[in-house]
Amino acid sequence: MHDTKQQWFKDAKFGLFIHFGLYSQLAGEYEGETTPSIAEWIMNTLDIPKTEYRKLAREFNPTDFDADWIAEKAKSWGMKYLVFTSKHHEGFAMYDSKCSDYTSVKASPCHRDFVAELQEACKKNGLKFGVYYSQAQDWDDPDGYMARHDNSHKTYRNYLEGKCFPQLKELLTQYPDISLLWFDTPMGTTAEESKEMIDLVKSINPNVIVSGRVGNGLGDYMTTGDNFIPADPFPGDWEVPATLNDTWGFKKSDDNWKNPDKILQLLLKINSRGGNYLLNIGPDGTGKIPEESIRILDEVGGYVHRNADAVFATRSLPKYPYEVDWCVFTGKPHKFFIHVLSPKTVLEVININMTVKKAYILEDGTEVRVDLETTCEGPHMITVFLPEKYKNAKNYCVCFEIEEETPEFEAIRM
Ligand code: H79
Repeated sequence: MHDTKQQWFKDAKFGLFIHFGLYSQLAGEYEGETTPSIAEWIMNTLDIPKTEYRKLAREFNPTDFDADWIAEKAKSWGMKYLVFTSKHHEGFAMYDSKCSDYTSVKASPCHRDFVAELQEACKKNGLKFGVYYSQAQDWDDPDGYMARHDNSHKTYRNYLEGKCFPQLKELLTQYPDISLLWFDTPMGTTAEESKEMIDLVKSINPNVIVSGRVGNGLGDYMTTGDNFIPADPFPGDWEVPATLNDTWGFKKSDDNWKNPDKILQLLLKINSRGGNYLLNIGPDGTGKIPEESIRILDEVGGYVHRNADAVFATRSLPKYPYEVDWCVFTGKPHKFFIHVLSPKTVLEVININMTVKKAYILEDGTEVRVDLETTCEGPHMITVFLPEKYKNAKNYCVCFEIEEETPEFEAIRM
């Protein structure tokens, strides 16, 4: 079972992922062609030659990128951590790397160190700070992996020793607040090599959490597939990385935004099953966050902010035996929460047994009357009589303070 040994990660539940790099400027389009897939993969998908792609660095000047504003927003959305792409598969360092010239400080007119800016902004806003680092794919380095290309003669070792390991060392020493290293796409990384990366990270700072995709099942926590959530409670520490549309890096043509109600439901399901939700934004080439992302996160984050006690520091609940679509349960020791996501006039839940000391609407403290009885058929049932204001409302939460550590969900027996 995965154990990060870091209480902040176990409690966090909600974080912000940021995909920002040279690809952000292309917005998913190159020489009149729109990439059919995720925008940060455009160099690979459209086979853009390295020398051409590198020219993007010379134009990179994202004057609208405002680390403080982003971190303040993340905090207002109830998020507890932020993960930023310090170097994606494209190979471009978004920080002041000394062992490469291909960096936002040296190769771009902006001369900016985005890792430093975000580290500072996270500190100001009380957020934990993590960086994404593509440890195997590097489409700029001749020895890095590249998906869809022939990697059979890869001299991966050269890349590891020449770029990956030195850059990891730099990141961890230059930016002491880094609390999480988000590795991705291990490709042919062997178990020994994954172990080497982990040892390197821990030798500099043993408290830094290593993500699941360091490869070979050796990370400190389990990272699910992108946008996939476990169907059942899952043991240990884990996280779901997810997008708000169908791309990570900014893509002009992608308007397939997810419904905020759906995102909220997924967040609560993930929390209820024991995981963290890491939601992505992809600023455009100027550093501006798409308005639609902000609208969605304002809505989801508004709920989280109003109901922080029912999200932050929740623990995995046992599997509830019935399919319910109008609500999601979350819980923590001696507290049980029903998040009501579609309108009801009265709340009824069967096969649940607990001793309620107090029950109230979480966001305003209004006490609610609760009946607990055994049904004619046998299992227990709770009934919550709603205040007028909440009859036929949606997106609110009922908090139950209970005697037991956690409620009992009774098996279906009829
Ligand atoms: O950073 C984000 C993605 O860029 C990265 N992981 C998240 C967090 C990621 N790496 N790989 N993938 C996602 C899967 C990529 C699949 C595809 Fe493709 C890329 C499908 C289409 C483009 C590779 C190239 C497979 C087919 C063509």
